[in-house]
Parts: sequence; structure tokens; C-alpha cells
Amino acid sequence: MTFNNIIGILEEAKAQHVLLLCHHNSDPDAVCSAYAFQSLLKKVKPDITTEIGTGQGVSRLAKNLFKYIPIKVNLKPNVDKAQAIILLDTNTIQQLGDLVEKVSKTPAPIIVVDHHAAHPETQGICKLCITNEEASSTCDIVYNFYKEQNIKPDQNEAKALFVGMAFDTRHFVLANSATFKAVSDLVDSGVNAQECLSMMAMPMDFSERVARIKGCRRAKLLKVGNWIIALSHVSAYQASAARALTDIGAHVSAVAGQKGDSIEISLRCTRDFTEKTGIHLGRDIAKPLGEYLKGMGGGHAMAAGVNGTGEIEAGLKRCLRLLKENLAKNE
Ligand SMILES: [Mn+2]
Repeated sequence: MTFNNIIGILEEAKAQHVLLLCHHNSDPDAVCSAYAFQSLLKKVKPDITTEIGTGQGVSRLAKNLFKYIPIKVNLKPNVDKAQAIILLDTNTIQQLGDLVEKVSKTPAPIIVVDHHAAHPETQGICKLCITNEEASSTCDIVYNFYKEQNIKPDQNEAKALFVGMAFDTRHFVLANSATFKAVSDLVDSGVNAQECLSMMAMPMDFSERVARIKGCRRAKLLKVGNWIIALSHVSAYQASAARALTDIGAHVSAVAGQKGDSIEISLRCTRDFTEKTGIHLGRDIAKPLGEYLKGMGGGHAMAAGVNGTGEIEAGLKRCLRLLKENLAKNE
């Protein structure tokens, strides 16, 4: 599955206007992969017009990048006008925020380009799913499209690809060999690594600090076998609070948050936990937990998320049960 397959679908649909969509609260990998993809498409198919859009805003960090790289994101994209829709860094339609309904009804072909495991429901409605779980970021996948087309990214495109890769790999701590090779090429083509990394060095929001500290203070600790599981809840920054808990010593963390009837749970674990137990948070925990909460869940082996409806306590209880069941299975 390659860039040429995407072009094939666009040609078949006679698409003159293509909408590139990122997940809600778009992160640097989402907006940077969309930007690099948009630029590549412009070079290969200059007649096609494109627009990058998102359902519910972009993250603070992503917004900060717009000062350095000319990325334009429409916060109110016109879904009806699109003759083809490409989802980047997004593997379920549910992640599209305000756009969910319109996108699920569109007659336009939908293409997914992502490094998260393909979701069966999404596969059902997509014309093409380019999902590579081996890739460290969506920018890695888009970088391969450039290579496949034999096109060298220009300065801004190279910067964007570098930043997306750096963000999703936590400044390359989680990067695989393919990412390091790609980064080496990008540096060769003129990217200043230190300058790009500094674009992402933003002071933490006051409210995020508070959420992380509250998340730790409220944490319920459980020992299952030799594993420490931390369960907590905060009203915002669940993912950051979950990261904080694994940073300070929990092997697995689950942090819930509630707004009205809807509940959100972020899950994180250490590499050690994944490797020794074989548990994949996205597949084994978030997905069934999402179904239980009548919503959707998914993600990576070490980082996953769930959106659904229900109460915090019941959600976390079920989450713990799933963890225990999976641990028992893998003993
Ligand atoms: Mn990503």
C-alpha cells in the first residue's frame, strides 16, 4: 500500500478538492504529517486543491509550531465540499470531534494514513487504510511516500517531518532504526535538529501541572503480581497525568476524566510491562474497555485511550479487571 494507491483512488474519484483531516486536539505528528502530505500531493498532482482540517482544535504545542512552519489548519473545514477525505494520524472517525457525523455520511472516498493499529470499524468504511504499526509516527509513513516518489522534502517539509517524528517518539527515546535513518536524511537535507527540538520546548501550562499533581495525589495503587497499577482521575489532562504516574514509578496507569455523561480514560505503561507481559494496551485493554463504555478505544502497546459513556468508578473498575484478566492469561 503506497502513495501511488492513494493517487489511484483520487484519480478514480476524479477528486479536485481533497480534505486532509487530523484528530481532535491535533498533536505535532498529526499536523506535520498532514502538512508534509499536502506538500507532496501538490508536487505530484498540482491540479488538486487541498485543505488541512480538524474537528476540535489543535494542541498548544502544535499551534506553537505554526510560528516556524507555514502550516495552515482550518478549524471549520467544509466536509461537504471534499471529493476525497484523507485521515492522518487518526484511525477512528470518532476522533474527529465535531466532524464525526458529516464524515460518517460522506459519499467521498475515505483514506486512512496512520501508525496506530487499524480499527476494524474504520476499515469497513475506508476505501484504503495505510496503517503501519511498526512506524514510530505518521510522519515516518509520509516520509516514505517522499522516498517512494523520489522527491526530496524542501526545508519546511523536512522540518515538519522531523518535528512530527521527534514528538511521537518523545524526542527519539521511542524511535526505531527506520526513524533514525529518516532523521539522518532530514538532517542531511538541512534540518537543524536543535532548532527543531526547541520548537517543542514549551513551558507546561499551569493547569496541566495541577492536573498532574492531582492525578498523583488521588492515585489508588494496586499490586498485581509484581506490577504496580495506578488508577486515578482528573478533569483535564488525563494523558499527561497518566504519563506522570508511570514516570514516577507505576508500571501501568489509567487516568479517567468525566464531562457530563461522557468519560475519557488514558492508559500508559512502561516498556518493561509490555515486553514481559505481552499486554498491548490499545488492543487488549482500551479496545474492550471502549466497547464496555459504549464508545471506542484503541492505541499503542504502551499508550492508549478510551472515549465512552459512564461513571469514573465503574470505568476504572472494569479497566482493572481487564488488566487482571490479561495478566492471569499471560502468567
Ligand atoms: Mn502520531
